[in-house]
Amino acid sequence: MLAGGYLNFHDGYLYGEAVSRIFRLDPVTWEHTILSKGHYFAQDEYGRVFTGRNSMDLYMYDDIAPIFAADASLQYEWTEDGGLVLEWPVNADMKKFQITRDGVDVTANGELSREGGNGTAKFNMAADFAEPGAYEVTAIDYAGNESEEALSVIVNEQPDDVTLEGLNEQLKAYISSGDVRGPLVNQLSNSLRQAQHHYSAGRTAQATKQLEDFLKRMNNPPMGRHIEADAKQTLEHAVHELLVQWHHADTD
Ligand SMILES: [Ca+2]
Repeated sequence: MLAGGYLNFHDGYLYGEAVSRIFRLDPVTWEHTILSKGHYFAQDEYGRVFTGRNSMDLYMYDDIAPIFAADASLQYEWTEDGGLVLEWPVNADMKKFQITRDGVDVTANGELSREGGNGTAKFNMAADFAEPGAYEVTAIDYAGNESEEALSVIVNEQPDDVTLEGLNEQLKAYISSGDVRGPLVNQLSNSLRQAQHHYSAGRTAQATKQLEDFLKRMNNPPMGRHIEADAKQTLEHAVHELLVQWHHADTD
């Protein structure tokens, strides 16, 4: 039945060519799908099938949705002129991206740039369009398949609005909603209290040390189950912004 083609396993399926048809076979159920016409074929790491027809034409068959890497995350940064930049890792299966804020498509409100097939993409929104909110990025591949999982991030107010008091309010809100809990409640509250104590007395170096402890405690692996990922990301971001502000103030 196989006529000089190739066979390849991808994601538990066997792909191959038989009588000028590219097929996919589930080796457990023997369920068998014809994907495309074609002679020889090749398959890449995303499961995409490339096949030749006649001697000149190359076709791609792809019904596998793009997938973000397990450790992929959506990062953001406010620019000095009030713009907002989102950044996330991409792979070669991804062609386009849809960006939403609070569920509304804002893809047309910014400019997308990309470094490499397997690299990072950036979405740059000018100040007129840049707003805080819950952002989500969905990937679409060359065949139009859309990623099932989106990357998401809560974008907070611009960094000028980040203060120790604001950070403290944020932490309190997370504690009362249960997003921060267990031993982290006291650990993080203490770090902040001491940071405030030092900062109000003009001891920025000691206050900085307390904020660094805050980050360390929050990232201490055994504490992972006492904090929600969103809360951690938001707090981390606020602390980093504060540290950057203090550093600039110090060196001005
Ligand atoms: Ca794909």
